[in-house]
Amino acid sequence: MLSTLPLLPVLLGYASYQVNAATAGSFVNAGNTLVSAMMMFVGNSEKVYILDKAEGNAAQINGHPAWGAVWDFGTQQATVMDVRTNVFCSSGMHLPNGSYVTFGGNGAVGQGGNLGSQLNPGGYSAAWDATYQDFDGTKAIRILNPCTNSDDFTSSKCQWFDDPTVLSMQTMRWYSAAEALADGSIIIIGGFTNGGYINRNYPNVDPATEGGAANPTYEYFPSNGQTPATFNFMIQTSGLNAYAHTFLMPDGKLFVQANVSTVLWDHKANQETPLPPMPGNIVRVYPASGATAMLPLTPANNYTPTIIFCGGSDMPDYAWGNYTFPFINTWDYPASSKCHTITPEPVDGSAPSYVEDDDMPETRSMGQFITLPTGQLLVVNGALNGTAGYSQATGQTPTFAQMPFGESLSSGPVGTPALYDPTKPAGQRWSNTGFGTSKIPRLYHSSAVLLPDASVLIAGSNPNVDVNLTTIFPTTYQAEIFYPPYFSATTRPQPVGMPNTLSYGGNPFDILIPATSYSGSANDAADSATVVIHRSGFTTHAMNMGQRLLQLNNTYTVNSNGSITLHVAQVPPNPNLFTPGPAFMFVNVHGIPSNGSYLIVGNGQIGAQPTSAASVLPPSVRLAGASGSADPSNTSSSGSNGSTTGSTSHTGLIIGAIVAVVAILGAIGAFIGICTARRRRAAARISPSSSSYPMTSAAGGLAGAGGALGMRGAGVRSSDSSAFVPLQHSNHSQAWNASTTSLNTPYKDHDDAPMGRPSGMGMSMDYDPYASSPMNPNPDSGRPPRY
Ligand SMILES: [Cu+2]
Repeated sequence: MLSTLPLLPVLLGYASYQVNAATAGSFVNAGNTLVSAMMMFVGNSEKVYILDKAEGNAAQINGHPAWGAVWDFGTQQATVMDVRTNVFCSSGMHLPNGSYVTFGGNGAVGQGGNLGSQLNPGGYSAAWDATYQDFDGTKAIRILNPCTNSDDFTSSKCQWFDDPTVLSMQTMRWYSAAEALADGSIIIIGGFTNGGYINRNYPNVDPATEGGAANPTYEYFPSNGQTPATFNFMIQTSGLNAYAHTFLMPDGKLFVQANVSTVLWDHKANQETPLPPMPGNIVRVYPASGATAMLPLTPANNYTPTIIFCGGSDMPDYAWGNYTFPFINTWDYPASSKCHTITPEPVDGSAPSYVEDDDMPETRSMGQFITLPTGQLLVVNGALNGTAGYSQATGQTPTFAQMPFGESLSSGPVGTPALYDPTKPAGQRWSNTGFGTSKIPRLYHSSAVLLPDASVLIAGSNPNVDVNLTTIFPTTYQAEIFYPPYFSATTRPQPVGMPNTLSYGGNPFDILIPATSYSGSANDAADSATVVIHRSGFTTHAMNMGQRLLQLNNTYTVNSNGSITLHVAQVPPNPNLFTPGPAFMFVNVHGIPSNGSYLIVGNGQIGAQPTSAASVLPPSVRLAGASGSADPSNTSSSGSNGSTTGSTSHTGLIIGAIVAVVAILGAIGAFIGICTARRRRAAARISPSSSSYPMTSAAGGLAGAGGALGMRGAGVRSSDSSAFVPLQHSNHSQAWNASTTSLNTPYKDHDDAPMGRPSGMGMSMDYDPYASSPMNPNPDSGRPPRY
């Protein structure tokens, strides 16, 4: 009788909430992000930082719309943060001390995405806008030192540092790539200098610079003092090289993929080694936006990187159009379902080649890989048809009134994640069994990132030039959490002794897995145990820049009380494998991860990382008869790749989800008919409602792509010739200036004076939150010149 009493709360609500909140395969509401989550990163165990483009969000800060926020993992509440420059389509990366940095963006904009009110010389871009109060972000370097609830978030040290007069790139970059290097510095590659769908004119007679609108160069942060040099691959891939997929290889070279080309690049010598082209001419960079990730680096694969690409688009070259818009109706063109892997530097010295892998369950553009602590990869978000980006016309649709999905260039949002398991045999690697389907379209400018509890935060979506809450695919503030299959286990490993730092080589350390963390044979649990470090990366545009999973070597000792001591190696003594900086450590037992524990890899500083010999581990010690003490019904392995569970309540909920999917599928046919009709009706607009999205619709047909050449409006765009002019005010901060910026310690302002700012002043040039006193660099007028 006593044993039944604890079950009562399950039936009565309290504990059932706990179960519902973590039902494997389900989506749950995760609050309002206040700004649309174009970009996110996990700052620490508590906070996820969110960035949007400068646009007319209702949430205000300091007298202007907000485009930054911080979301709390515990409360699932967001708080707005002030950001000075327009972050629109910047890149981002971690720093060795756990800070994050973003690079570049767009010029200042005002309402409707129009040029800001204070134009730069030449008039093609703007330095500032009076309404949104955003500054030119094209050269910006913004740094944030993540804070926790124990910090004072009103302190400037918890806020974005964003002041191009103090810290900026040498050149303008929009949609640049960023990748961390072994010394913790960051290489920044390519980008546009101004807006557009893709960065080429058509015909493409100037692939190097497009008359000044494309940037084929690379530079470093911190700067190496050299003028940015040209990366020829950016010229080779001209037009389809935004956010080039870039991965650091074990020998320090960079694997770079853009357009349909691939290269291994020794960036120090600026020497390229061509790799094979992408099979099927499938484009994986923006705006095709295939899902891309590095597969886990493990002792079993000798820490040899393999890159996977899934989805994207094989639209013919001309269909991609130019800065103005695509030349075809992209939303009618099915995305790719194909997957390819490549091992750029095979250990046996053989020639690298792309290998076709299992197809995804559906076609997908803007799908995004989230590497799970178990080594499986989840693909989320995206659309069946079309591409990223937005436009008010295409080469085949001359007026906005005729655009069937508003400004969206994609259709058919995919609401069901799919799980890829690289350890399964070919033909069995994809599964979405038991996965729910979100009702929220996650299209262009959506994002997703792994949370410290191994769930996945999904947010954003805004295929619109400015906030639009009434179009079919509206600006989205609703966040969701998706619970991967291992959430079927209500008992998770609870390891003790997770370290705060890891070194490259050196002495091993021990982690204790209590007997309460698992059920069954201790020897079996010990055999299954893995220790991984996971970096979730900077998510934007269907990518997680810097995302990486590395499994540490370990042995074990099984103890008589059923606990297991894991003897764990430090990171292999090669910082190229896992660059210095923040990560979460997870311990997996029987395919079920623990919560992640935050740590810093390396010495926390930019510079050559200390390395020692690889850790030497003691031999494993087994003990027959020892066993775990967790309820065996709660520790079932998710290794079967489904979300099957021993709990009837989970099963019931999953069946419910399947019923819901069937209901949605039933509604789809009708909706496709509606959409087809809508394309023929000028000015038709469907107001969003929770049931009107074709979340799993079949791929649409290709509608007459042949006639795209020579259509109106597809001609040469006048290239931007404006030059960035630093905002005119001096730096009063002792902590930050162009020559003494310290990146080796968490940012602290030089004094602790209250940082209250004048009401209504916003983050204007009149006030530097990092200065000891309000600034007034132009005392004659009382206001500084704008440029
Ligand atoms: Cu974008």
